Amino acid sequence: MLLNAPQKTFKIDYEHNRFLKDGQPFRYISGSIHYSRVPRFYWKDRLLKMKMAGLNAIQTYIPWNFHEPLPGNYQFSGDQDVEYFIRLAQELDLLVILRPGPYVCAEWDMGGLPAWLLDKKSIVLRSTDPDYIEAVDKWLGVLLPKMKPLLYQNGGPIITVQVENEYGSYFACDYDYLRFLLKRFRYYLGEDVVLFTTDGASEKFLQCGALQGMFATVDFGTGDNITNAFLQQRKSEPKGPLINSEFYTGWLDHWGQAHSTVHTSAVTSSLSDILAQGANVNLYMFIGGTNFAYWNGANMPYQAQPTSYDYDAPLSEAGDLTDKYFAVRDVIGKYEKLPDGFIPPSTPKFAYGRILMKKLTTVEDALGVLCPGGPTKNLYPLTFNQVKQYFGFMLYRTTLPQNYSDPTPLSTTGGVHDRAYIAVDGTPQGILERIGVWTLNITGNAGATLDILVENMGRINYGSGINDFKGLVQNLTLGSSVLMNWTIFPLDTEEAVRSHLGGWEDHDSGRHLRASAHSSTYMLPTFYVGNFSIPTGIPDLPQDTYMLFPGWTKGQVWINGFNLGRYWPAKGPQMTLFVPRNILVTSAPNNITLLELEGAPCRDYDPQHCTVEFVDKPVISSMETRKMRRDSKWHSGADQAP
Ligand code: 6DJ
Repeated sequence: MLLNAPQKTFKIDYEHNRFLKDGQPFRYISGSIHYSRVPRFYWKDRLLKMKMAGLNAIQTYIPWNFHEPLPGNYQFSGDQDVEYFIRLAQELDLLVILRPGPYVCAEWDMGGLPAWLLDKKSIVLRSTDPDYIEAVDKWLGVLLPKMKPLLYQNGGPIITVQVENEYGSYFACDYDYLRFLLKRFRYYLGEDVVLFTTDGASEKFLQCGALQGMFATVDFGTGDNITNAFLQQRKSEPKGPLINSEFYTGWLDHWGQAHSTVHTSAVTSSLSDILAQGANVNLYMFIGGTNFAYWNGANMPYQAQPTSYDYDAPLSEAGDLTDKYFAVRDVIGKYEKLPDGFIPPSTPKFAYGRILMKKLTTVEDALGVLCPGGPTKNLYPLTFNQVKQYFGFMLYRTTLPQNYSDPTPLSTTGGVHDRAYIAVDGTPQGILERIGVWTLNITGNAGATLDILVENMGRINYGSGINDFKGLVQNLTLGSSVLMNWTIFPLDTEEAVRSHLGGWEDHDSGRHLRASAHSSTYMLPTFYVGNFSIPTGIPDLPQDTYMLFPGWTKGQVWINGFNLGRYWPAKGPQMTLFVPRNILVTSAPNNITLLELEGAPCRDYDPQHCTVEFVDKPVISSMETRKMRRDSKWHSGADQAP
C-alpha cells in the first residue's frame, strides 16, 4: 500500500443502522450473478449491464465443486478464474458481496459441495464430522488466501463475506460447525472484514443460522411482508443495517413443471418499499445464466432442475435486457443516481437453421472409447462414488440367471438414482426412475445380457437429502431373484466426445448399429453427430443462438466438445438450450454431438426428420407459466420443493 494512501474501510455502524464505507454512510443495491453460470467471455458484458441498472454491488457464490472436482485438484483458470471475475467487477466500479459457502444451495449440484465428499458413505455434511471438517479446512486454506487481497480494506472490491448459506434450514443445527467456519474465515481474512449469515426471514431459521460474531441477514421475496421480514432480522440483530440478501426477482424451475415467473410490478413495488426503508438489498438473481454440463441441482422429493437458470431475472439467461430490467432500473433511479453512459445492447442471436444429424454409435457399441480403463466387477451394484465417477453416466451389465419367457418384473424400491435405460441383448425394454417408475417387465433367455445405463440427473442441493448417492444404490430384483455379478462401466463421455465421438468424418456410421425390430417406443442410448458452418458474407458472425430438438426426447448435447447441458423437450418446460457464441468457430465446421437416451426422430433413417435446429429465440416456457410461491411447506423448512 502507498504511504499516506487513505485507509479503506468498510464497517457496520450499529448506532445508525447502516454501513460506513471509508467513514461515509453507505447502502448497497446489489444483484446476484454466478460466474459459474456465465461463460467468462460474457462476464464483462453482464457486469456492465448490472452496473448500468444502477447497482453498486454484485453478489456471487463460489461453488466449491466447480473448483475442486477431485480432492486436491484445483481449477482456477478460464471459466473458473474467480479472482479475474472479482477484479473485473472492480474495474467496472462494482463492489462484491462474496458467498464462498462452503455450502451454497443455489440449485447447483449438491449445493456446491464436491460429490467426492460422499466417498465416505456415512459423512454428515455441513457439520463437525471430522472428515467433512478436514476437507473444508483444506479448501478454505486454498480459497480464502486468494480472496484476502481482494477485500475492500486491502484495495479490492469485496465488502462483505457470507459464511455458509441458510444454515438455519438444515437439520444438523451444529453451532460448533458455524464456530469452526467463523474461526477459519477470521484466520484467513482478518478481523476487519464484515462476515454475515443469511437465512429465511423467520425466527426458526435464524435460530440455527445466526451466530454471534457474524451479522445476521434475511432473504425473502415479493410475497412476503417486508416489515415483518425485517422484524425477524431485528430479533437477531437489534441494531445495524437492514439487509435482504436474496430478494427474489423470479424463481427456480424443475423439469416437468411450468416455468416460474414473478410479475415485474410485484418486483418493483417490493423493491421500492425495501429501498424506501433505507435497507440494503441483493436481487436474486439479477442474471441467472445456465447450468452447463451436469451442474444443475435437484429438490426433494426428487425433481431435477433444468439446464436454463433464467430465473425470470431482469437480465435473461442470455444476458438480454428485459422489461423487468428497465422497470427495476427506474425504481433504483428514484433512490440513487444512475450512472452515466450507454447500456450495452442485448447480444444479437442468429438462426443457423436445421442441421442434419447422423447416428454414430450406441453407447453399448462404444464402450471401448467410453470406458478405456475397462469395467469393474462386483457381486452387487456399486454406486458412482464407489467407482469414483461423479457425474454423467454408468453402464451396469449382468446376465439373466434363467429364462424369462413371460414378462417378469425388474424391480427396485427407489434404488435407481436417477434414471435407468434398460436393454436385454441390445433390445431396449424401457426405463426405471427414482420416483414413480420402480418396475419394468422384461423378457429374455438365460445368459442374455442385461444392460442398464444409469443417468445422474443432478444432486439434491437443499435439505436433508444432499447426501445424494448416484447409480444403482440398491439391489435390483428380477422376479424373485436378486441380480448379481455385475460388470460396471464408468463412462468418460467428456473425453470420448472430444477424441472419438465429436464428429462424423472418421466414422462408418452404420457399421455398429443394430436397428431394433422390437416394437418398443424406446431406442438404445445412442450418439448422433452433425455439424454446421458459420455462413460467410454476413457481418458479426458467429452470434449466440438457441438449439431446438424437434422430435428428440432426452439427452445430453456437446458443441465442439463443450458440454452445453441436458435437453428434455419431452418433459419441458425448457425446449431450447442457450448456445453462447464463444464456443462456436468460424475456421471449421462446428461439431454437434448428442447422446440421445430414449428416442430420436431418425428411426427410418429419414434425413428430413433427423435434425436439430438453431433458432434466434429461446423457448423455456413450454407449459403454462407458474407464478412463484414460497408456500408454507417450503417455508417451514420441509424438504419439499415449492
Ligand atoms: O440461498 C438459497 C439460494 O441459493 C435460497 N433459496 C434459493 C436459492 O437456492 S430456494 C431458491 C432457496 N432456499 C430454500 C428455501 C428455504 C426456505
